[in-house]
Amino acid sequence: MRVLVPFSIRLEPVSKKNPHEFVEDITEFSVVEMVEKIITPTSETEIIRDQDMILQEEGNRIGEEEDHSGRDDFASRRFTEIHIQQTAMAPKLYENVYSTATLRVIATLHEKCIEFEFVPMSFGPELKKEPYLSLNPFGQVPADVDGDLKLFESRVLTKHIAFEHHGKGTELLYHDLKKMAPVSVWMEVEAHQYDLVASKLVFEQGVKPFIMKMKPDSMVVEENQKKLGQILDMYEARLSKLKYLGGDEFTLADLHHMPTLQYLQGTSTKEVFEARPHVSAWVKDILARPAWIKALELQKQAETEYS
Ligand SMILES: N[C@@H](CCC(=O)N[C@@H](CS)C(=O)NCC(=O)O)C(=O)O
Repeated sequence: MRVLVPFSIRLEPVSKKNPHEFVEDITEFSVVEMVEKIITPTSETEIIRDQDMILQEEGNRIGEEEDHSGRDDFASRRFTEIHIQQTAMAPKLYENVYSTATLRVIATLHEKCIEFEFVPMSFGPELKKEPYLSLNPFGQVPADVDGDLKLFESRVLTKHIAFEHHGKGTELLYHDLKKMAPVSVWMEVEAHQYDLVASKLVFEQGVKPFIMKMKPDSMVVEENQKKLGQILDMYEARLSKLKYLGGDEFTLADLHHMPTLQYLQGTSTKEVFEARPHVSAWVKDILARPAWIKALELQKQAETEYS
């Protein structure tokens, strides 16, 4: 997929009195060169000039009676507007819509209103061999190719997208260090405390019965539900004072939880969340976000395609 970025510049004649001076400078080569100076194309960027739109006459025609050696059209323009479309390859996300790590990134893209090209990957051997391993040496989804950058680890991708598209869609991170500090703390809590336990429960209660057609290990479930309860006590204390984990606004600290939260709402672990009123309200609030609903639609779409 290519993203077209409309771009236009206006070239004024070097001398208004003598438009021919300007005309002499405008060769096809110098126009492109000039534009390249302004937009600095990368290896993934090219400049397309739409021939029909390139030289649009504006202003008065002058000097029509003069002989311009076959370049009358050029010479008779006081100034010229050039329309350029800068094309850049859309970033690619190698994904699997059933993967919690992938859903984390897709939710971020929707929150930021960013277009990515999705490259669906199966959980089969294609993940464990080249060319995929050069994108993610651990042979897991997601991975992202954005220009010259190749990235993996879902939480790195979400941060990269949120920083790169600062000012677009939901502001998921703060640029103010003081405001950002608690967001960073709770992003770390998610990754190093909550997710260790939540992922085990997703595996036992989601992956095992529905994908592997195996029975969950009830001892592992019980042990991890207990650990989750202890972690959520700290969430309850935090969320009784603030609407979101990072402060008064929704940020990546909340978003990173969404995929595992979603899977666990369909299991007996739901009760562990529901036993804590502020946690329960927070879960309902963030899972109802339009960006998340849109991310889940991709899953439904995939289900229809596979069935
Ligand atoms: N820490 C990684 C975890 C990635 C991960 O575990 N991906 C899983 C799906 S959620 C995967 O690709 N599993 C297939 C496999 O390991 O073969 C991240 O956040 O990106």
